[in-house]
Amino acid sequence: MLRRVDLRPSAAEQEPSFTSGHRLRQVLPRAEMDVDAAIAAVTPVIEGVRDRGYPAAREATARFDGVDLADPRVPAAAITDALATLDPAVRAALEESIRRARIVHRKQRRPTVEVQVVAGGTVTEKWIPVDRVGLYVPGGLAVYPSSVVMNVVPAQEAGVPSLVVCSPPQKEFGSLPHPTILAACALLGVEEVYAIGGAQAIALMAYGDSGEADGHSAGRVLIEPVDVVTGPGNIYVAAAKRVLRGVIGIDAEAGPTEIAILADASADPAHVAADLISQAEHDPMAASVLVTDSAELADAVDAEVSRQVQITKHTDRVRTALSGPQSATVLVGDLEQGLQVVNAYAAEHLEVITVDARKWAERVRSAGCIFVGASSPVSLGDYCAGSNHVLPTGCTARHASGLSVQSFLKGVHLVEYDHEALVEVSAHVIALADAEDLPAHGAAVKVRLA
Ligand code: HSO
Ligand code: ZN
Repeated sequence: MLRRVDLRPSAAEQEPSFTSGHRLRQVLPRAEMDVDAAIAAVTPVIEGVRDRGYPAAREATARFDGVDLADPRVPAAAITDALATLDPAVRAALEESIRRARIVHRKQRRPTVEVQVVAGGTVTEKWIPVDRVGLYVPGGLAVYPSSVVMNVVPAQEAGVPSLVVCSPPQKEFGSLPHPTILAACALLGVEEVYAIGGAQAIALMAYGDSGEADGHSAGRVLIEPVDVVTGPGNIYVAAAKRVLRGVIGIDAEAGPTEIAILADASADPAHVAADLISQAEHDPMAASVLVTDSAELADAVDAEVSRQVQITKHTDRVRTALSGPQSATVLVGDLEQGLQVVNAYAAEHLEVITVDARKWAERVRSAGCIFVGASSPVSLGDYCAGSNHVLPTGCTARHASGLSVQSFLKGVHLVEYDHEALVEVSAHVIALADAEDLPAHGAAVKVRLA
């Protein structure tokens, strides 16, 4: 089912230049997501919400979700009821997921660092949480209360004082977001939740709605604008985030999920196959890539995939994902070459299942999250490792990080020089100001020298 890309030195395709990441990427599988194509579709919706507020969002919801809501705010009782009726095992699992995520994310808080540059002159770097964030939680095929945890916990641990969740209304749940989403909000103490999805949700969070445009909210503020929007979504949500970046801060654009596994002959083919299938289950566009120096393992994984695909629940989705051009087994001559391949591929999730797995994992330079050894599957990280599962896809792990406390903090320098320290450096400031033909800059120092 997985096609093969043979990069072993003996193979005809091999070229010396395949050691360059850029060249390697040209022969490695990858899904394409054309976000630009969706921008034309979302732009009128975004402009409508900017100019008219919620009424424009309401029209979009009626059109796309078939639901008409006069007020999208989810009542407090609906949130508490969702928790009261949540399956106790799911509640316990969510609580443990939250507990572990908090342990890890709390440690990510950054200390204030004061640097004495010269006597009487300091630069202090401090980290300030943004005032208000909006978290988008998709509905539809994917109902992921775990993603509520992964977005809310870092924002809370960063100290963000105000937090709102938007998730699409579901007809079968009385036009409210899915009850497990609401229950997760309740467990996390999130009280401000709106039943709205798609591009209109992103626009509503970005622009807010004071009700002023035409008095549609009867004098009350319907929703305050946010500073940052995070969370996954479909291509229209990704397009809306791309358009609104600048009005708001955003996290990385989330494309279809990816797993790469660097494995040698010591790996258990049943584990490797199960892990490849686990992420393929998300999406027919999901990518599953095995990188191995063992042709025997590759054959055994193929056999296991064929066997397990028949008994997995979402067979069609998984088959489509595994047989798509974005998935493959890449055969390499040795693990050194395998390392080059996984670094070039820059997977959202990378598993290392080899002898000395930690040693190889330490040498990985690009991956959203690295899962080390036979007992650390991606699904552990999806739910309960304590790590974050909102991770960079589509090769953006070359430069981007997963969601963390850092995503919700702004670094600010406090510059504090006394008179003597300013006098001491003044000639240099004036010389640079003159060199840039900005004499007023120099004058602002000279005026203080008298
Ligand atoms: N693997 C997904 C996250 C997820 N898995 C949510 C299960 N639920 C993207 O990292
Ligand atoms: Zn997953």
